[in-house]
Amino acid sequence: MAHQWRGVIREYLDRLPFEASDPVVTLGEGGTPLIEAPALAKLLGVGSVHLKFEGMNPTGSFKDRGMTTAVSKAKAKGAQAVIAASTGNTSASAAAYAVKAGMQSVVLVPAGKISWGKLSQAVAHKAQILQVKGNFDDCLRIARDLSENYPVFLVNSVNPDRLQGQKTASFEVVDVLGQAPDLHAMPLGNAGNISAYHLGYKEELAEGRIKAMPRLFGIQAEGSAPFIKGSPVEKPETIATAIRIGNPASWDLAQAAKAETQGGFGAVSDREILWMHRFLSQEAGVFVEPSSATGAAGLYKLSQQGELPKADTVVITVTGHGLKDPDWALKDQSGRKIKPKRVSATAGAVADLLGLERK
Ligand code: AN7
Repeated sequence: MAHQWRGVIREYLDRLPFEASDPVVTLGEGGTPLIEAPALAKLLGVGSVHLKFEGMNPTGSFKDRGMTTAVSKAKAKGAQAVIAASTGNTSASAAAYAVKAGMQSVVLVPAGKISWGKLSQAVAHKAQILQVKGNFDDCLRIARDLSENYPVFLVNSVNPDRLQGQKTASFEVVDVLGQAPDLHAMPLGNAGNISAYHLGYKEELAEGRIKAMPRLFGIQAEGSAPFIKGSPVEKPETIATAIRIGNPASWDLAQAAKAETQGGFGAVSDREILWMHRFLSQEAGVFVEPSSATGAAGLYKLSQQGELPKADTVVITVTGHGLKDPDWALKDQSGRKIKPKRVSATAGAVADLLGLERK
């Protein structure tokens, strides 16, 4: 009999630091589609492109993979409350998994700088939300301090349990492709995700499931690009609020991911991000939040500069769903609001507006 996907801990139990008898807090995360995007392959001039659509996770972003492991471990340790600093998606995920675990959640977000879709999720899942008058880096500093000195359990990706869950995305890519891609790109913010993919692929290599590592590429927004600058950015700015992070926590792990895979870091402008955001919706049928278009935008930029490494198979992780931050889809390229036309409720009036000729 067919059974439904059981979430990443149960699906990959033998490859995670869990025993079958451990508590598992899951919302059925993982098992996300790997969608071939021929239009993007053509644009980039590579053999094939597959989009790992992480917006299809239960709270609409890749964060759920790491949240199931972090909250399950917190539960095993008897935690009653979890805390997370967040640009939005981590807070949505932490709040939902805390509800499932029967715990409280506290989320610290930069005031006025998270999308309302994500804020609505944290509210819906009854998180205690505090808007900090500062940026994400301030929120993370405070969350770390609180978790060290007060009875709250930190579920940001500085908690290694998070990366364990997130590495399962590499396993899924290999399970579907039957090999590693030549190149794998993604947006780069606090650097948990690229570190987790690196970990996952290294394990696949050690187990002999893949023959070589994919080159890992992490792409930042230009106004928020500490990995390009080589040091923290004090006042990060970008419309891609999910990756508006100036002082990434997993700095060393991301540097290792790049160095050990002959990968790379890149940065793209907000304009380039929004262009690719539209391209993915209109040419690939995949609606992502603007931040999530950053990986593809970075590869496009490299290809235009003639600097995209030769690759037969490319995977690009698109990290969060378009409904998280839908306002951007309702603006045209010059920022004007798009409003569908109104029409009288007759077939004739609709046909006229569509310019249809009667058969
Ligand atoms: C859609 O939610 O940091 O490099 O607090 O939401 O692992 O940080 C989100 C990050 C990419 C960057 N795409 O991943 C948070 C948070 C989306 C994101 C990233 C984030 P990392």
